[in-house]
Amino acid sequence: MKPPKFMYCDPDSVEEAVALKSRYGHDSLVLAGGQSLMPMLNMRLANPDVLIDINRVAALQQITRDGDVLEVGAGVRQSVLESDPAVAAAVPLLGLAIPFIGHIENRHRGTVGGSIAHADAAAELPCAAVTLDATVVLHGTAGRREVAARDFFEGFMTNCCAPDELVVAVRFPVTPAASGSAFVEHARRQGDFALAASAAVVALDAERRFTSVAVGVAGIAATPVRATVVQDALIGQAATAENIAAAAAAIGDTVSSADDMHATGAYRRHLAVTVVKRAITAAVENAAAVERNGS
Ligand SMILES: Cc1cc2nc3c(=O)[nH]c(=O)nc-3n(C[C@@H](O)[C@H](O)[C@H](O)COP(=O)(O)OP(=O)(O)OC[C@H]3O[C@@H](n4cnc5c(N)ncnc54)[C@H](O)[C@@H]3O)c2cc1C
Repeated sequence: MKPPKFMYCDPDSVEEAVALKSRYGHDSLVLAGGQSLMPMLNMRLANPDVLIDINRVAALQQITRDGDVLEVGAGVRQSVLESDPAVAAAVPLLGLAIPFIGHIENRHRGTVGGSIAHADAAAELPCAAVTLDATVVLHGTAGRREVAARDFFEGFMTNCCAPDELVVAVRFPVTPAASGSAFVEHARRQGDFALAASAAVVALDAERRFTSVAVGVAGIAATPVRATVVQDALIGQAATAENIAAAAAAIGDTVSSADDMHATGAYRRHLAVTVVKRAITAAVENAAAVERNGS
């Protein structure tokens, strides 16, 4: 199928893009990598009067280190984050999560801002952003504002962007050096959206007790979920398989997905517990490897 008719604009600055967004509001949509939007247009699930193509806005394509924060422009391609050694060193979880997004062709076009704005509940980048306590930077006619990732996602494919705003960057806190990160996902086929996925970043003391635990889960509710119940159960506890399994079991109670064409709610509950357990276990192993390597 072909998309419905729309007016096409290709601004070359954030200000120009914001002016267009302010002028056309709900009647306009931003075109970033097009990996979700083009299918939606072709299937007539989206019908904007105006398409604002941000691919010529060079200011959105920067990755900058600002003290303890890695700021990634909305227009940065997912494949750039996947392969950049500076990103892997600063925020290892990103390099671990992004290879699960579709196929390499999708990641070469798909952008960081597009994935965040699209707000799919099973998507990897929103889950990583919530786990890492990232901040989403928005720009509208009133200027720039920052929103915590966990407040940005409001519901299924719904975010808190005002009609005159666009996502301009995501700010990821740099991960402390002595931490371990992991991303685990279960999908029917490689490249499919996750039935359930989990991100974990942990730190241990000399006795291998958890000193910090951040766990996020995707695919089990309308938005990515921060597994606070699991985190709270593990802090101060020894990083044993028994403790991790007991804590992970609690995530099953927070699954709100009902049966759908991809999985039953019961199967998702089972998967949620499994991916959380595996992600924390792998993050513990990575933390131990980091310690052994002395970095
Ligand atoms: C075969 C296939 C498999 C895929 N598998 C996965 C997967 O496993 N996991 C996953 O997460 N994704 C997956 N995707 C989607 C992923 O590839 C997209 O990159 C992502 O969902 C959207 O990013 P984009 O840059 O392509 O945005 P676009 O498709 O251009 O835009 C998506 C939405 O976000 C809005 N938007 C884009 N940029 C901004 C901005 N800066 N400010 C405000 N609004 C904006 C658009 O208006 C649109 O509503 C898959 C896609 C395909 C085709």
